[in-house]
Amino acid sequence: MQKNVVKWAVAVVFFGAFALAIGVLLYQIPPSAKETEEANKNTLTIVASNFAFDQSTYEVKAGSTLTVQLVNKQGIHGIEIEGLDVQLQGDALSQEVTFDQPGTYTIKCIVLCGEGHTEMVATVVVA
Ligand SMILES: [Cu+2]
Repeated sequence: MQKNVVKWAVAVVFFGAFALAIGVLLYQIPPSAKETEEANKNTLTIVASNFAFDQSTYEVKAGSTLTVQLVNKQGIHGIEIEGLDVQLQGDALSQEVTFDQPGTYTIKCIVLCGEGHTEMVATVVVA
């Protein structure tokens, strides 16, 4: 009887450790570099804070179709890309855009976000 209890306890501990190991392994496997690269290649992320964008110029390859995504890191902002039919604000913070016309386009904040609002300007260069 005593022996069975010990065996059972060992089995439980062993199984627990095994499950934990599998969990850790699964959790730590990062998405492959290739997948991450693919996702990055198809997304143009614009990060906004008070009162600037993370880059003054965003470069895009002419003819490409990208998901333009606005991330509000600090404050609440929205963007418009003048000359392209792009407006991101509120709940609609991403949009698929085809950049077929080479040129320089102005990105500006379209949400009255505070005293630095008018300084929130950047450009997208499509080439
Ligand atoms: Cu603003």
